[in-house]
Amino acid sequence: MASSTELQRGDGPSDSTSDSGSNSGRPRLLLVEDDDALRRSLVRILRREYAIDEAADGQEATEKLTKRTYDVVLSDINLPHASGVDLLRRVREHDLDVPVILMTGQPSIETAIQAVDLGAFTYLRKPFENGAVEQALSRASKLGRLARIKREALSNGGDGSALAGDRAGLTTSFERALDTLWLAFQPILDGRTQRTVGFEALMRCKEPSMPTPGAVLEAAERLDRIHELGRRVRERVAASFVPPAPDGMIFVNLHAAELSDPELYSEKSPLSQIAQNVVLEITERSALEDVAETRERAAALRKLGYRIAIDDLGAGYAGLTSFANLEPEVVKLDMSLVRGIEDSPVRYRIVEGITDLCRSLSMKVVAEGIETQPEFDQIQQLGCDYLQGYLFGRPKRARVAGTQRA
Ligand code: G
Ligand code: MN
Repeated sequence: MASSTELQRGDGPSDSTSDSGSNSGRPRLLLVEDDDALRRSLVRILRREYAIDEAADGQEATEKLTKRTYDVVLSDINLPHASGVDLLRRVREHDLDVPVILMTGQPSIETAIQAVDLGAFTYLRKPFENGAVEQALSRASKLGRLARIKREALSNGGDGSALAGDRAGLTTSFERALDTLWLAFQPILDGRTQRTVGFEALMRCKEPSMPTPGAVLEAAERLDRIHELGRRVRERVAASFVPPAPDGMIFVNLHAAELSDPELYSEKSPLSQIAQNVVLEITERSALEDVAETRERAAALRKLGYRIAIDDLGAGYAGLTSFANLEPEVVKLDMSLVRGIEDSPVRYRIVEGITDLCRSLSMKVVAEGIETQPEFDQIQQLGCDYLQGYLFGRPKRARVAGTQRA
């Protein structure tokens, strides 16, 4: 048999096995316990059911966790080098799904709370009652496999986001997203002169579990950290943008929840220093529920010098109510209205109608997502004020003249 299950040397835990418990046969268990006698006795009890890897301290456990996927982790709380709670935190950096069972001889409220916060599966008191470990492990490993299957199905099936089902994993991923956040800039052209008159700043990050800005926003929503994310983006925009001309524009996406962040309204905030150049985009997708409050907030932003744009107009979310409530200076047509407009009389009429309406209200129209020459030709005929899309330029990090300080 390939698996090592029991201590082979007297001086430490046995080394890894070669079969892959995750995919076939017995579930793979990482057992972390510094008490040699207890570890050995647990191995004896559990080796029939589990392919066991052992670690005698937090560091060794972390190394093993980075090398392979486990179905379940059983760990002591009081460990040399790193406590079981530290270990749990590290586990979540590598694996969002694996259930972790913590064991302790001296339970304390604090560690129990931390354990729950970090998504521990359960908490076992030593000495164990008969069958308690086996029972907890069996439930945990089954649920862990299920969570993994579910997540794999989810991430194969659609938007590419593999959001954590547990708070600890989500927090870790979100913080990595914040730490690795960067901005891409996509040019916006004047419809008549076809010169670049501004850029849209687009949030990007290097966190693999959050491959789209939508995934980062969803995590921020779930963790109630939208303000923090918004501040980070606005700070970065202010630090990197140099207008291509004195009246050059930088378009910045706002989440509806950012409208309740006091920092946004501060005259001292970094972005307020360049407010005259900034167009704040508020997506039509978001529900702006309180009309009176929305109007007041829009007025406060204008007083600071900002202009306001409705983003994704026509995507079919909030109807035209956000349009009426915000009275934006700029309207960005959703790219679904631009896509294939040359073959779609309905799209053409809709864009024509919105463009006419905006003109009569002195609002500027941006056509977003122009990818082809025929789309461009139709949009030109309709006389949209500004143009944006892959045809003119993709969002880029590289130093684009006018977007980033040297
Ligand atoms: O919701 P909002 O309009 O802010 O989203 C802009 C997104 O659209 C960006 O992520 C950007 O990369 C993408 N985008 C920009 N131009 C085009 C385009 O021409 N075609 C497509 N498919 N996407 C685009
Ligand atoms: Mn936008």
